[in-house]
Amino acid sequence: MPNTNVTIDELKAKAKELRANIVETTFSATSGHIGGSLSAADMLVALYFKYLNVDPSDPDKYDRDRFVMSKGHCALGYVPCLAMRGYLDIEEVKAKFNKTGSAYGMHPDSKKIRGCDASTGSLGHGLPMGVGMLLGLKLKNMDSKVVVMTGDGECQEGSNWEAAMAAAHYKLGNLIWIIDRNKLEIDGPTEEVLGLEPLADKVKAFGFKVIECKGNDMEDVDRALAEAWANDSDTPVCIISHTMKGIGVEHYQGKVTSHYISFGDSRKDIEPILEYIKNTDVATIK
Ligand SMILES: Cc1ncc(C[n+]2csc(CCOP(=O)(O)OP(=O)(O)O)c2C)c(N)n1
Repeated sequence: MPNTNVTIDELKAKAKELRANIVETTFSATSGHIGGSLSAADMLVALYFKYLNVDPSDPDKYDRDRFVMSKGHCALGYVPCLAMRGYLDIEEVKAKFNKTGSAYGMHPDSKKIRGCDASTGSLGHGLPMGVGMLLGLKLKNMDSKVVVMTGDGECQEGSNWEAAMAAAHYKLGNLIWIIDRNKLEIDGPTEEVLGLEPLADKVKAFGFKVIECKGNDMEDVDRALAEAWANDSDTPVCIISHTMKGIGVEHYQGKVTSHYISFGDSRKDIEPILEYIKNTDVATIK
């Protein structure tokens, strides 16, 4: 059951904190996939602080909900979020992210990171893994949710569509597939590289119930997740979360160059960015 004690304002504050942690981690790591980490930040916070049935003191809790960060290059957003939720030490994550010998590589490793359910990074594998997890849970008569977040560029991988077909066929009503629809991938706009539209119709045609939301507007994120969590049918759910890549880093947001940023050597370089994050409601950014 979602934690109804947490307020939208608290979630918004957590999302600001996560954005600041993403920027600080990038600075310490010297570079990283910041664009897709920032676009997904509000959704990650709402999942981890309100919706997912998880317990940081017992990461392998048998009846927990599972989360698969299929767009594993965005470990830069996912791992600090796990730390903020209590699985890891945020200062250690900031200091060690992507450093030689560290548990926190540029892509998440479930064998090394507390609370991480799946190792990802090779795009197009998270949804198939999520479908497999849910088939296993079904065999055990468990009713845990499995939530998978993919990128939109990632949807160009055919394996997603095989998994989607299987999810509907096997009536996996506890599957929630979140597409972070920031409209940009590594090489440019998705619609120029390999068009996805009409994406909602395609996903519906594969047998999903589709919910769309403004993914950088916490109230709308909350509405979409509440609707997804209330699904008690056999129909899997897909949330198409319309977001902006790089949101929160003023000079990069909405630009393809936000995909991977390298900050300078001086902490002074990130101070204006942290100020901007502190003072800006991302839901108002056009
Ligand atoms: C199978 C595979 N091919 C290529 C890559 C390299 N790669 C990393 S990120 C990325 C772009 C992903 O775009 P999108 O899914 O839209 O992610 P986002 O914009 O949310 O960062 C690519 C091609 C990869 N990680 N895995």
